[in-house]
Amino acid sequence: MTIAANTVPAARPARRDPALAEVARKVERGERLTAADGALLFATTDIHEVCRLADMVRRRLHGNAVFYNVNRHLNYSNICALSCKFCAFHRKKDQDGAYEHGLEDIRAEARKARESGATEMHIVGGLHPWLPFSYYTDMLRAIREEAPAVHIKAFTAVEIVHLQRISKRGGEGYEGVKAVLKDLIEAGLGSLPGGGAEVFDDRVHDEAFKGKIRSDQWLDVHRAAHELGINSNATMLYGHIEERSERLHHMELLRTQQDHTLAAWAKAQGIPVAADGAVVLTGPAELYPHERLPMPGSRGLTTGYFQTIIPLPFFPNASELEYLPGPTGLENLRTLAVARLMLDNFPHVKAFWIMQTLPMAQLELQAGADDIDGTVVWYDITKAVGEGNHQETSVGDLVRAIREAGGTAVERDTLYRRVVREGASWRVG
Ligand code: V47
Repeated sequence: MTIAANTVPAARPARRDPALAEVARKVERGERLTAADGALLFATTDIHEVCRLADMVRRRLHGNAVFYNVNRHLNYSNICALSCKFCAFHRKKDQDGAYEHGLEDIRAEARKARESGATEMHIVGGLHPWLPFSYYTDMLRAIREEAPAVHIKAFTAVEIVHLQRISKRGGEGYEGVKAVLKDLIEAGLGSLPGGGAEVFDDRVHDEAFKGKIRSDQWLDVHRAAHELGINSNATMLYGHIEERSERLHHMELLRTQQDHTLAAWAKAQGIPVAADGAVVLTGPAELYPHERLPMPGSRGLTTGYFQTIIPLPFFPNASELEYLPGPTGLENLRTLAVARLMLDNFPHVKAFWIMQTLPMAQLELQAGADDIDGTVVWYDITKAVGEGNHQETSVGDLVRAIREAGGTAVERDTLYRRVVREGASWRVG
């Protein structure tokens, strides 16, 4: 049977959306985008142009390099005083599936991390109602003893505030947060992961994760960590009950805090700081006389900073918001690309393959992402359908995904220093 030509939809040539012309001009010149620009990037049907711009920015910052690491995630307990609606991980003490790992289990995990050549342990858990503060400092010390070279990235800002409450160190406010962080750093904490940020919006907070700290406290914990000289990341959980405008607001709050954090470093580097304080790192090369990206030990850098934004697509399975569909592939691609374009002072954008899936993360490497996270091994917070918590990928699979996307795979440590492997051992190059 032949199909009449007029019954087949004509393949339409891709057309640039003229509404994006001004945004494109700004990105090409290295000018900061406004929330209105972000709204255009979210509204356009020209997803290819959005990805092209984000990819251009990624190349300016990192050339062909795409980062991965050899890591292990550890969720020490899923027992949590909170019951966030989006979360399928939390359990009450006597509920089916509730668990907490003792220090011996954690020691064993640290030994496995060392033996498998991991450079990082990423550790988070629920807000456990009665584990004492000493459990957390003992955990860090035990890992330090078993695996001295492994970087410990642990505890979301929400956990830090919980630890401040249970430890009663340094009082209630900002100084208390700093006192707790100091104790944890002294016990072996190397940096903070980006979790627990969700979406910085009071309406969404009250509907979906009431009881959790609000945006100002989350940002304060990271500011305190930076003041104490350690780096951190930031996440954004999207595709549930939030609006796209709320995602843009989230990004703006992160960007403003990072402007303050990087101001002194930018001045020391001769990087232009705009009248409103904007430190844009994503413009063309000629704007950057010295180092374009902050790195540990950079001239003029006296604090830590946000390294990476990690957009996390909402997984509805088994959560109280299970009736929601979750974001589509295009929404994932677009949100990550918009994050790359709006967060012009964040060095890195991570496509966390566990939550994005490896095929989706690979596409995102052509839409602004320069990092795909690591080998992971065990992961309890979200689970791929039909699988348990063993969610491991090999370095070979990560490298193949990166190469196929046109990148040069670069193994990094937690602070984005290059890792050199010699036989079974590794060092920072
Ligand atoms: O804080 C919880 C999110 C986060 C769901 O810093 C959910 O390098 C989707 O923060 N659907 C933990 N997301 C993960 C995280 C992270 C991951 C990878 C790297 C880094 C980093 C940080 O997962 C939680 C919460 O925001 N989450 N439930 C869910 N149903």
